[in-house]
Amino acid sequence: MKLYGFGQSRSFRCLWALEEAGIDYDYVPIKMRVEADDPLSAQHPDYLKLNQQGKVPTLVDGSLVLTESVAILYYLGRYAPDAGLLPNASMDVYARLDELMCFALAELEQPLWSNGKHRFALPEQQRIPQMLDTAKFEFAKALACLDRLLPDSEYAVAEQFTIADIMLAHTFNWAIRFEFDVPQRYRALRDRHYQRPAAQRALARIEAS
Ligand SMILES: N[C@@H](CCC(=O)N[C@@H](CS)C(=O)NCC(=O)O)C(=O)O
Repeated sequence: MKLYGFGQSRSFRCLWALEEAGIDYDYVPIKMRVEADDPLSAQHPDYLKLNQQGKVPTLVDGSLVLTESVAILYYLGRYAPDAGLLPNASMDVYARLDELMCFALAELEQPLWSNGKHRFALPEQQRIPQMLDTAKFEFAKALACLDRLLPDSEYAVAEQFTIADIMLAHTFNWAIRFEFDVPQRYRALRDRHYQRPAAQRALARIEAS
């Protein structure tokens, strides 16, 4: 299996899951905003053949190419069932897990990405400075809802570490790095899960690349 990624971006979720699952993989560090003729550029024609948007992550497993971080998390969870990243649980527990994955992606990540897009990712003429305050407002609103959705326990669902914990911890780490207001409860969640040996190995991997 081969994962193309960039630092602590969304590809880090997948790198972390690979480490948790104990799967053999190669990691290819992609470069953003460099000339397209750099062989590791996200805009290199060879990379664009895999990921048409020139984004990370991309996971390649034989003829399978996946370019959505959440789909990759589910794939890795199913690929290595013994690692427990997807619980062996009832439909109700799965519904909770899916709800948290969707909530993290649609409600928590969306304002963080708006912040990134309007600060540095969009072409300058497309950036709207007022979006930065709007994003913080939306994030705070989503957090108030998460307070009710997420049980006050060590793990998000099924009393075991799953892809939902990777998703939430990575998203809160993103919020902290972007200097959003993150309550102590969610800072503690990030700290707790980032101390896991697999997360530390994934961090070491990107630092070495
Ligand atoms: N929905 C995709 C989003 C992928 C995405 O936007 N990745 C960002 C990094 S976190 C990227 O590659 N951006 C490149 C750019 O904006 O030029 C996923 O979750 O994998």
